Amino acid sequence: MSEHIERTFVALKPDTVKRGISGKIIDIFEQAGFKVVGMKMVQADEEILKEHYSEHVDKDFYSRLEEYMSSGPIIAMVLEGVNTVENVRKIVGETDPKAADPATIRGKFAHMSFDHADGSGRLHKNIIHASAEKDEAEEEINIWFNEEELHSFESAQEEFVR
Ligand code: FUP
Repeated sequence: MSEHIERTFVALKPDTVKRGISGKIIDIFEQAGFKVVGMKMVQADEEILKEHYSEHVDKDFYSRLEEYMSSGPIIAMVLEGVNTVENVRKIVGETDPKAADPATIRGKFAHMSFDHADGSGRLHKNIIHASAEKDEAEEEINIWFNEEELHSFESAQEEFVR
């Protein structure tokens, strides 16, 4: 396999599942030619969130982040393709939806801002998570998925998109 073919971890957050827009977002990744090699619906608990957001656990906003991320089920996914970590982050957009380009997922499906969330004690609902770095992607895939839940298969698109 080429060194450029890699996997990343993506989570559709509880607001996305509750709004019923998960399909639209999965469609964006499939249209871009990424292969879904793992997918499941999970109710995140305190323990898994602390592992996933270990760099944020001591921050002031963590309790609200935990409340948000456990406010309903998430859809956890592993996507595979060419330079997937970087490409998927580009499609996802800036962390703060207000700052996100309108052509990105966060810009298209949300308009929340850190200032508004912090100023009103609201949850910073930003639709989706995607791993930021290759190492982080490997760690996050291991946190959320077992080996048996990840699949190797040839997709119909592969010949044309890779
Ligand atoms: P991202 O890599 O885009 O998910 O962003 P970060 O790792 O910086 O932040 C993780 C999550 O914490 C984001 F989805 C938003 C939330 N967050 C806050 O709610 N307040 C902050 O000040 C920073 C991040």
